[in-house]
Amino acid sequence: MINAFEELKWRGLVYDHTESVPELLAKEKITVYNGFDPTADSLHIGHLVPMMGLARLQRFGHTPIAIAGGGTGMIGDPSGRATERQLLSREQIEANLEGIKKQLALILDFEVKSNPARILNNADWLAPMSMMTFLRDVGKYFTVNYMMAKDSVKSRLEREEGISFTEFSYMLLQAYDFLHLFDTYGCVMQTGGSDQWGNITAGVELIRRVRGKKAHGLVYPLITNADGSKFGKTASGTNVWLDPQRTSPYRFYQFWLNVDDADVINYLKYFTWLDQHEIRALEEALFERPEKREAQRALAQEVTRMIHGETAVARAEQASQVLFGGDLEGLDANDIRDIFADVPSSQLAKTAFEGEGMPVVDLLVETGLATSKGDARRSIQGGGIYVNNRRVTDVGQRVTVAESIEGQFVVLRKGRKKYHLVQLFA
Ligand code: 383
Repeated sequence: MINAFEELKWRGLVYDHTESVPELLAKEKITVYNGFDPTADSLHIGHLVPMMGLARLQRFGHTPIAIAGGGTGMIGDPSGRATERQLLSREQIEANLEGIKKQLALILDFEVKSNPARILNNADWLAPMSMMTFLRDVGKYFTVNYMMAKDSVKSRLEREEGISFTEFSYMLLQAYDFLHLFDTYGCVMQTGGSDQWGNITAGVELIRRVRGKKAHGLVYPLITNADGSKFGKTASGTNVWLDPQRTSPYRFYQFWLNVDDADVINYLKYFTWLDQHEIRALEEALFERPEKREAQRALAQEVTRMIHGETAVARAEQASQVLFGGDLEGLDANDIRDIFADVPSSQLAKTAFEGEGMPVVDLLVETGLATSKGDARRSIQGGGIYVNNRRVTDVGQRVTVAESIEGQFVVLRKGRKKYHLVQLFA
């Protein structure tokens, strides 16, 4: 069996590491950590690689720690950012912490006896530390010269706006976290995206200077799309969040389903638990019958299942069929809003659908799907009109509130693909 390092390597997840990480992961069972700052109330899919990285190491017998950065979140990491961050309020950080802690727990195993995961909040040790202690016990081990040479600082010194003393100090807090976990939990390795290399090596340096011991770091590549566009954004430019309130499971599923052929195999390696054999088979499927999108479908199923569960996958798949004429049974108003977000729509008074209901013929004219009542009748007689994806068989047919989706929507379709969403307003 291959070891954790070879596994990460095969997946293309090793961007850089300190000297003896391959031997360390091959020979020992270690404790490893990755930090996540509460900059929003949800993590997004960019956080999946490091989250899953911890879980992958756990499956190889290593012990993972996820830090939710209640302390570092008060300061703001300058890494990978061109400009100063806005400070978050304490209340905001508290609220964000709640959101991200739940998500960090999604894929780690807390029950396993041998190497259970931990989630820690670094405010627990950073907040009570006095400034005197910090400057004497941490600051003294770093020269400003060393700190200024880090990419995160250097790039900001080159800019007019500069960098605040607050953000400049961030790396020392992260370095101290590593020392604290080294002392308290025997944690000897820190992971992160490649943007974290400077902060991670600062911790390695601190542990070497104050304890005379060797600690290690490993960083993942930052994910990029093959066409150079930014990874993790939907076509409309919004982040793909793990919180189903922010990104519905349907949109989440759709994001993965729409991944480019040039990216899908890499993404299967980065974002799923599928093994070499399974991914090889999907690669062949992609090569032989790309139009079937089997690799994309497997990716969408796997990642959606991991984050939102099996039921969400089934619903997302059903929803994905709707624009191809699939059944609407069981879908709610939120699903409908999502599915038809990019489809023409009109708003009609709910009262028109009460009692006897609204004649389909009138509905077709109102929405512009027919040019006249005569045109509408002919379309119905030709069998080309559907209400909620069910064929209209009678020119006198009406639509009532009871047939609408939660009293809010009626879906009209003309022919195979022409959809129109009717929103009922009170
Ligand atoms: C805080 C305290 C630590 C160690 C790390 C941290 C957080 C770290 C950071 N990470 C990013 C974040 O929180 O800012 N200083 O948004 C991102 N990470 C991970 C990964 C990534 C990084 O959470 O590259 C993407 O997700 O490292 O940008 O003691």
